[in-house]
Amino acid sequence: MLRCALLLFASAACAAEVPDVLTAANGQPVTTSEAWEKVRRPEVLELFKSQVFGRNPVERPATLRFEPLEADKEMVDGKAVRKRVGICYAGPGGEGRIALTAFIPKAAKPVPAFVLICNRTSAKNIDPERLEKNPFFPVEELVARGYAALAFYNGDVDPDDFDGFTNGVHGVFQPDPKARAADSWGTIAAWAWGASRVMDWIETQPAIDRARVGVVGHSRGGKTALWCGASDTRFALTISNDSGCGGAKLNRMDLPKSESIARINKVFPHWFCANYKKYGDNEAALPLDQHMLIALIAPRLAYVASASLDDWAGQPGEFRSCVLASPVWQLYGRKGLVGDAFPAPDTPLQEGCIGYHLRTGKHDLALYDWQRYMDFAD
Ligand code: GTR
Repeated sequence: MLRCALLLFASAACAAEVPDVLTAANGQPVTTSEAWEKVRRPEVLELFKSQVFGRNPVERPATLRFEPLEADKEMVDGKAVRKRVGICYAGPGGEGRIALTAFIPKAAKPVPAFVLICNRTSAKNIDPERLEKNPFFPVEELVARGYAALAFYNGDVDPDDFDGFTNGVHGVFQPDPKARAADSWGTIAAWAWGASRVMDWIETQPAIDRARVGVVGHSRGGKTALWCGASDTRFALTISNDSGCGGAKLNRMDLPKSESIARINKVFPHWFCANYKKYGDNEAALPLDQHMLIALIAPRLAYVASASLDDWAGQPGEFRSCVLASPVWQLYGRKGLVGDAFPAPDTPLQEGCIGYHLRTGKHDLALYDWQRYMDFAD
């Protein structure tokens, strides 16, 4: 109670008491990294599974296999090898395939990598031929700085529409939608599952350093990246770009211009699990808030970015979650976010294990964002 009150005091704009990430369900304070890992982290992970994103019916399927879609090709002026691979799986309801594109710099040692969950059309945004060079996926810049650039289209895993969970990976592994429960996985969980299957492939690639892989997503892809990095600890860095409601934005912060839980569930009824509907216009009943999603990434690296014109994503709420997640890093003797005042545009905070910046401009994944992500990863 006292801790909640203190949090409230520290943030006048919070409409309701924010649950304390370091108080366990039994009311006991969590004061060591061991207690975080044994007690509190599993509790928080379970809350996000059961109340927000839903439970996956399967993790790595026994049927998973990788098949080349094309012969490897030298690209980026001969500086990188492009691989195109089908990540294939089958279940009781049929088969699915994610088409992954990877540009791997030629190097003497295994290279670090970024995996982009692309929520925009493939041809224009993640063109494997590089005829369209979109800053959404700046392959040439990433390769020049020594990073492998990987991307897949989220719609390959699960189409972004509400069809009653029959198409995409939902239909592959749970062909009978009537068998779904209030905590069955939604579409964001499905996309995050897809990013984890990309990591399964990375683990077969000696040219990529699997211990230095970041997962990146924008907007709905940013919510996905956070859930992926929170639930799959193989990712060393998790990057949320303009993720907003259901992503980095603290629900209990009073930001009238930003998206609410009621609205997101109404417009995108397939993104979250059915239990999440309980919290529309009822944020105070949530046993969690989004700072706890970021906290699940500790002690690994996290980065949250906002854009100055993107009020819909609730920029101060995205920042506030980083502040409130930081005590978990301190349990490991590390710093979370360094800086607790909302920064001016284009002044990145990158000293601790949580990075944050507010880019000047609109809702987008821009070259400026990528450059800051690379600085942080460097
Ligand atoms: C909006 C939605 C946001 C965000 C965005 C996007 O319509 O309200 O939550 O995800 O779409 O993905 O671009």
